Amino acid sequence: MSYFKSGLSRVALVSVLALSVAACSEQKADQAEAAKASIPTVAEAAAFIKSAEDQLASSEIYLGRVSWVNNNFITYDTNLLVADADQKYIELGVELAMKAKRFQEVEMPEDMARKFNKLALILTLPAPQDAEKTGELATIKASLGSIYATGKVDMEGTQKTLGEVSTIIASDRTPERLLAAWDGWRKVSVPMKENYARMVEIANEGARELGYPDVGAMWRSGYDMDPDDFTKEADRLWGQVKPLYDSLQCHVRAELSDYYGDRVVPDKGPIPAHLLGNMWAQSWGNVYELVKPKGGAASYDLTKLLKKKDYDAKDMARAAEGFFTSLGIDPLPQTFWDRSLFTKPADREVACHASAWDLDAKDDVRIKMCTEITGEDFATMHHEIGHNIYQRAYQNQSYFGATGAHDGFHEAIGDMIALSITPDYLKTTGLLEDIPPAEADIAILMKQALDKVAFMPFGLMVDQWRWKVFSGELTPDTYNSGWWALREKYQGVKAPNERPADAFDPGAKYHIPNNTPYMRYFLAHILQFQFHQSACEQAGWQGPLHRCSIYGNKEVGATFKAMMEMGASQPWPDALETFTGSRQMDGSAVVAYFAPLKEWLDEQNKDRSCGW
Ligand code: X8Z
Ligand code: ZN
Repeated sequence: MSYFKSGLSRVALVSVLALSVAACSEQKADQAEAAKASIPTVAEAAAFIKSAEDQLASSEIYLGRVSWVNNNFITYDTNLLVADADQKYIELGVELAMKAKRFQEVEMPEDMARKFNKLALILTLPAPQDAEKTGELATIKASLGSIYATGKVDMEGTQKTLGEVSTIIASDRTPERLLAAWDGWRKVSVPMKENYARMVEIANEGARELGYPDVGAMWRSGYDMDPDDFTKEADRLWGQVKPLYDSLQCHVRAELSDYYGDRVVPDKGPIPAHLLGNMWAQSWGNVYELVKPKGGAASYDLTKLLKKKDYDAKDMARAAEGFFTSLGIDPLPQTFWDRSLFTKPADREVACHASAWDLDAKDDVRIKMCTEITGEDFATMHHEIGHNIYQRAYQNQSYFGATGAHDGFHEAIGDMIALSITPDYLKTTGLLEDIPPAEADIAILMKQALDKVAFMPFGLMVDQWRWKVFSGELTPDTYNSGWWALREKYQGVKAPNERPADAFDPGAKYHIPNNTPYMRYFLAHILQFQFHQSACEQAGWQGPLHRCSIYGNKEVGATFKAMMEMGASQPWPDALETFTGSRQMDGSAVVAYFAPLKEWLDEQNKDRSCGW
C-alpha cells in the first residue's frame, strides 16, 4: 500500500494511461489541467516532509523519555504520564499521515517518496482522528503493558514474578510443578482480553482512515514490497527450514517421551508446551540435557563457564561491546554505562523484558534488562547491544532513514554476532580452557538448534495469529482456540491442559500486550545465519559454519558497518546486498549451518514415526 510515487515511476504510469485514453475529449483535458493546478508543488511537499520529520523527532524523544521512566518505575502515575504522551504522539502521527495525502499526486524524487511512504507507517497502532478514541487507545496500551510487567503468579504460598516462574520452567523436571508455573502465568492475561479486543477495534478504525484494510495489512506494508508478496515471502522462507524443524521436533518428542513416559508425552502428536524449558515453548535450549546425543564428546556449558569466572551483568555487557569494537566499531558512550538498567531492582516494579533504547536519536543509547548469569542471557546481551550499535551506526541518516533496513535486520545484528561465540572465541576471552574436539560438533549444533531452529515456527505463528485478529477472521470468542490451532499447526506444540473459556493465552507473551510486531524475529532468525555465512565467507573461513568466529576481523567489520550505516535510507535489498552480495532473504544458510545435525537427527528418527 504505497501511494507516493517517485517521478520516475509516475512518468511510467502516466504514459501507460496516455495510451489507453488516446481519444480523450477536450473537456477531459481541461479537467486534467484544473486537477493539475491544485496539485501542490514539489517544494511544498519537501517543506511538509521536513517539518513532519522535525515534529515527529521531538515528540518521539519526549515519549521515549516518559516511557523509559515508566518502564523503570511502573506506578499509577507513570502509567498516566505515558498514556498522555502516547496520546499526543498518536495524534501527531495520524494528523501528519492524513495531511500527507494531499501530496499523493506530486511527482517527487525517489528519496522523498520513500519518506512519504514511511510516514503513513510511523505508528504501530494508529487511531482514528478522534481525541476520545485516541485517549482510550493510549490508556488501554499503558494498562496492558503494566498488567504484563507487574503480573504475579500465586504458587506454593508465594507471589512469584515471571522471572521466578520462568526459572522453574527452565530447570524443574516435575510435570506437576511445571504445569503449575505454566498455567499460573496464564492467569495474568485473563483480564486483558476485553481491552485487547477494544484496542484492535480502535486501531483498525485508524488503519482504515489511513487507507489500509486493517492493522495487519499495514504491518505487512513495511517491507519495500507488495504486502501480499510479503506473506508469500514469509511462507517461502519457512518452507526452506521446515524439514529441519520437523526432524528436530520428532527427536525432541521421542526423547521427552522416554524421559517423562508415554502418559506425559505421547510419542505421537504435538508436544505439551510446559515441558520444553521455556514459558512459551519458543526456544528449547533448557532441555538440552534431556535430548542431547548420548555418548560422544561433551560440549561446554556457557552458564557454568560464566559463573565460574564470576561474571556479573556488566561483565557480560562489556564482553558484547568488546566483540563489536574488535570489528572496528566505536565503543558505547559512557552514558550507556551510567544510564542503563542491568539488573532487576528489588524495591520497585520494572518491565523486565529485555529492551534497547535510543533516547535522543544520537548517542544516548541504553539497555534495560533483568540480567541473569546464564548462557541464554549472554546471547540476549549481545542481541540488545546489537540494537544500540545499529542505532548509533545510522544516527546520521534523516529521521525516516534512521531505523533498521527492515525490522528483521534490527533483530538480527546482535544475534549474528552471538553466532560467533564459538569455543575458539571463548578460549580467547579466557572463559573456556579446552576446545571441544570435532566429535562434539553434534552436541554443539544440538544446543544451537534447540535455541534457534525451535524458535522459527513460533516466530512465524505469532503474527499469523495477529493478522487474523486484525482482519476479523478471529474474534474474541476464537482468540484462544485460534492461537492454539496455530501453535499446533506450526510448532507441533499443544496446551498441556484444557484451556478455560476466559483464557487469553496470547496475552501471556510480552509482544501481544505490548504490541510489538513479531514477524521481525522470524526474519531475523533467517537473516542472522545469512549474515553469519556471508561474514565467514568474507573472512575466508573454510571449516564448518558453527566453528566460525569473525572476532577481530576488521575487513568484515567494515562491510557490516557499511550496511548498518545505511539504516533504512535505501530499500532493504540494497542494504542486504552491501553486506552479503545478495538481494534476497535466504534460509539456505540455516540449512547449511545445521546440515550435520540434520543428518544425525534423521538417523535417530529412522524408526520413529514423525509429524503430528
Ligand atoms: O523480545 C525479544 C528481545 C527484545 S527485542 C529480547 N526477543 C524475542 C522474544 O523474547 O520473544 C528476542 C528473541 C525473540
Ligand atoms: Zn530485539
